[in-house]
Amino acid sequence: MPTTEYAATFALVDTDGDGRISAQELASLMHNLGDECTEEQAAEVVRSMDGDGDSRISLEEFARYMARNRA
Ligand SMILES: [Ca+2]
Ligand SMILES: [Ca+2]
Repeated sequence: MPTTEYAATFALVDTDGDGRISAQELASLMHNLGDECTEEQAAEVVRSMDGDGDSRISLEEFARYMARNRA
């Protein structure tokens, strides 16, 4: 699975650099994009992207999601 093409985007969202995207990081990203997004909504999105159930999005899960949703 080629994850490198998504690594730069992933790093932008993973603001604390721990290699996992949390619902909180996702919510603040949405805010920065001018989108009203509650942490609850962000948690919902994380759940939909989460493959292993740890409530965090890894680069691999992120890449898998992006690849699947690419037009
Ligand atoms: Ca993080
Ligand atoms: Ca996960």
